Amino acid sequence: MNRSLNRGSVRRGSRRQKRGMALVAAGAIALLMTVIVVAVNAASEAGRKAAVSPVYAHLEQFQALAEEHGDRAAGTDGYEAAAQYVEEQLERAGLESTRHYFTFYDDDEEMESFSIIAETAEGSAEDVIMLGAHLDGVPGSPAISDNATGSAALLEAASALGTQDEIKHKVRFAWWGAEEYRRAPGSRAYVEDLDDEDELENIKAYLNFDMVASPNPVIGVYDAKDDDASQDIPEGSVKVMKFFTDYFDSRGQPWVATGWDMSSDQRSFTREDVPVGGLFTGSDERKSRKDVRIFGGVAKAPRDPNYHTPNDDISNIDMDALDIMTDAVTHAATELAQDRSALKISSVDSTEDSGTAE
Ligand code: DTR
Ligand code: ZN
Ligand code: ZN
Repeated sequence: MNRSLNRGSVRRGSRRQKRGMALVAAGAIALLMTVIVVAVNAASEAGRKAAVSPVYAHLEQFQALAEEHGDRAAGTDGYEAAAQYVEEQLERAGLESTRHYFTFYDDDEEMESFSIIAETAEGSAEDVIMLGAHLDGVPGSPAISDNATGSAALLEAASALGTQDEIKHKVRFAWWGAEEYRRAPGSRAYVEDLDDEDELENIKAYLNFDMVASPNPVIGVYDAKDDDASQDIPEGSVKVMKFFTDYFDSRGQPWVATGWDMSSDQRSFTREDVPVGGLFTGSDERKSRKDVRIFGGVAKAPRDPNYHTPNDDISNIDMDALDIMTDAVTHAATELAQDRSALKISSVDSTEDSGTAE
């Protein structure tokens, strides 16, 4: 009944109205064409980025999996799917991987998750360097900046080692589960489950990569000389810092020393006095004018305005920072597999900063 009433109420339009409608329609088509052209350009831009930057292709995969499953939080299908992707990539790189399962508590609820551990088949097992990034993200977010970026950079480093001819010293990689939960239970369980003292002592340094392509970035190296650190910084960490800063200096790349809030996975290692280091481009802290003079970007704006939000998607990164940091992670893995002299930790070094401390 309603339908016939409606039909009866339709009035035929005048010529002027029709011409107006035609213009509106033409405008709408033009707008649609523009949208299509922009979308096609954006798609081909994404395709171009993926082609020139394999690390970006990993981010696209993490984004697609998060879209399919909702997120990549510990204990979810999205985490499992991302983990399988990492495992496939490792297999392709010729590295065997295992899952390290652990339980943890979220308030009173017991939860289970796992980390993925992979290491080079060759190389002496008595002096292992570990590189890690957390694979999980906060619930309800694609979690690209935090921390698909670190996970993807680590995958690139692993695949570079897979094709490296000579490996003198073992390199071990970890994609940690559940870093976003209190006390980073994935890396903590790993360290606690090491069989004996030797296994812990064999780990000569741990390098952490949590947020390495923030949209308003600094090129940050964990500050091993941070007097305000909330924990003692293990001796030897200065060497790890210098290893990275020497690398950036050799490329003429400015860097700053960043404070570590000790909340990421490095903390599980500093507790056991393992020397640590890492790279960081920033979370929700505001970028200083000084940092803008060094790195560009927007002063007083957060280094990552979408930190821990649903908007932390594939558009929430800086491509240059991603490339710079991926090169640095890859350099660490490939160089330290050959030559550990840079990390000899017997003497406490008073390194001269070539960059600036924050
Ligand atoms: N807690 C990390 C992000 C983070 C913030 N500051 C630092 C310093 C060093 C490493 C990581 C971080 C997270 O949300 O995962
Ligand atoms: Zn993180
Ligand atoms: Zn986080």
